[in-house]
Amino acid sequence: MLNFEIPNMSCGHCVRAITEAVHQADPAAQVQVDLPQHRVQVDTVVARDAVVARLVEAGYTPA
Ligand SMILES: [Cu+2]
Repeated sequence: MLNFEIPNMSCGHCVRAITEAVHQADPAAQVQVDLPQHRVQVDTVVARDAVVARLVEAGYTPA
């Protein structure tokens, strides 16, 4: 389980973009988003760095 804090995640569009970015790293990943807390929990078999790389590409750099 990976946990990220993503400060610039602010709306439903961000949630969709982040979920898509995670799924580029692992299509089978389970993504749970807490929008008010700016937190994303990812249940995945891939390495944290691989997920971070996709998030950064999408414009959402974890804190
Ligand atoms: Cu947004």
